[in-house]
Amino acid sequence: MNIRFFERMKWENDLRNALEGDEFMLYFQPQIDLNTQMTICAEVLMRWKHPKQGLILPGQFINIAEETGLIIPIGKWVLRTACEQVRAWQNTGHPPMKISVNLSARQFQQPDLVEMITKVLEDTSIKYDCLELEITESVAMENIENTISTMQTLNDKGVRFSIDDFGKGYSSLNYLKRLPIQKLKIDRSFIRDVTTNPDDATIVSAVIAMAHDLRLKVIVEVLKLKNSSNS
Ligand code: G
Ligand code: MN
Repeated sequence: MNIRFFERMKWENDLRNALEGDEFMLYFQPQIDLNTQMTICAEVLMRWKHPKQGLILPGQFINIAEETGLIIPIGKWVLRTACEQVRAWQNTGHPPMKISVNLSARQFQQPDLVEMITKVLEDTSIKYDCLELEITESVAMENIENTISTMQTLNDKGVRFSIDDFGKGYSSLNYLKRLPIQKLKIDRSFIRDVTTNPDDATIVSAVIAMAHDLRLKVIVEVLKLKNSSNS
């Protein structure tokens, strides 16, 4: 119990220092349209360059950031830094790049979420329709009426939404019907063995068919592309 407590305190302290010490960095994972082979968006993924432990993936620290509330300043840093990067690309002549930013439940419940996003986009001169937000089903479940109303406000301005890790949680189809979303991201656990496991293949094709009938785009994560040495 004590060891766990001190472990947590250490992580919390490290997280706090990380934000001040510029130890976080962002990776941009391209989303490619299979029809056109064009990159249509890039998911913004946090990495932590820990001074002692090396590169740490979000799975290891997002939970603690959520529980301690540090996800609020960290999430703001992510959005601002990602938008500044897009601005820098645009300034060198690249066409506007869409980015997809992960939002945690705690961030979504912040009463000033819309104002925060508006301010960052205005400061960096990035249009609303360049921004996509990824939420999980658990975010949607917290307070469905509030969630819908916040999503609608952002939707009206041009921000798009996707449901992340679809299939991993409760997957109530009710959310698909009620939430104003445009993309569905199938959880990687169904994709990993999709070429060898017929059950996974059946589930994935059924979800794709349903999503398309609901006019949603479908995204899957490929760990290694065929005929490519890139991951
Ligand atoms: O390890 P990998 O980069 O694949 O982890 C991806 C997942 O980690 C995302 O789908 C998301 O759930 C979480 N994640 C990554 N970056 C962020 C972030 O900036 N904010 C939040 N809330 N979650 C993130
Ligand atoms: Mn995601």
